[in-house]
Amino acid sequence: MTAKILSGKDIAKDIRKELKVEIEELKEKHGIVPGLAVALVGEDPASQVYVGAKVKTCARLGVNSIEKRLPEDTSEADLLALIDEWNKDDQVHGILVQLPLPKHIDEQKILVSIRPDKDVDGFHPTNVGKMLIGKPDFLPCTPHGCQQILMRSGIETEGKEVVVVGRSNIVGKPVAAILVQKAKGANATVTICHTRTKDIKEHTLRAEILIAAAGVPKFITADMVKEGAVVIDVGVHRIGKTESGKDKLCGDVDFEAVKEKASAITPVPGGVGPMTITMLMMNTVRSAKLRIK
Ligand code: L34
Repeated sequence: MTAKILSGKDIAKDIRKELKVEIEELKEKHGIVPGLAVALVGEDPASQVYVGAKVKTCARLGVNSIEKRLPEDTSEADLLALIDEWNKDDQVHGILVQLPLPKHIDEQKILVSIRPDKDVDGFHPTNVGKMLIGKPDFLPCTPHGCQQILMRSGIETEGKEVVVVGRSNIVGKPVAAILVQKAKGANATVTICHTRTKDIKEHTLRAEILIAAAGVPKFITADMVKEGAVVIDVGVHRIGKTESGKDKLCGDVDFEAVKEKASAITPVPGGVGPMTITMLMMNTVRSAKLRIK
């Protein structure tokens, strides 16, 4: 079997079309232009690409954006002061601090300082809790993007064996929390595997839907995948340059081999990545809308 390619890029495009209509309506009926403020500390090349793409997507959709690039040696206090300023600014509906942060800054301290009603990443403990109890305001972008790819590709999750490889706070844990909910596009039986799992392959071979979020290039090999499984690849790794000098990317899945075994698979690039950015836009619009009532 050769897998159907699940283009996150195309699905993201469809969602952005829907969002654009909502954004125009917000402006015409309520005089509100959604605003997103993004902070990037340091020079991490991947973070620069992602933040650049976020700001560009804002412009394309008619969302206002503020982009603040801060030096690597920015103090925790200075970053907290910036967030405080954005917390108080009525034009700012969404605040995002790109991760990872430099080691001298306490990530949790920063994330809890963002007003939960502007936390469009869904990383504040209040929003993590709301997600867990099935009453979310903002779902975290990458996990929500994974769920949307499944839903919009007509892939049923109810009663399915979902195996998540990876337990990070930004992907593994939340994607499991979302897919286990008693809700449409969820209702799955979810297993989380991680570095201390005894025999990962024993679990992944049972997966009808496999979510690869280990953070290790090509970690999921064909022998770990059940024939006909749906494979969602969350990883993005830079593995050198193409002939034209562009970054060459790969995911957490050995795509070439696994696509011969899976029934459907997301590519890297063009899979989950573009969905992450689009879900951020969705949350920013949602935050602006919540301001109306
Ligand atoms: N606060 N930090 C915060 N929020 C997030 O949601 C993120 N993440 C992750 C890293 N840190 C964060 C992102 O934005 C990962 N991530 C992200 C965003 C976009 C893309 C990948 C990861 C993306 O657009 N990927 C393209 C390839 C672009 C490239 O690297 O050249 C793709 O097609 O996969």
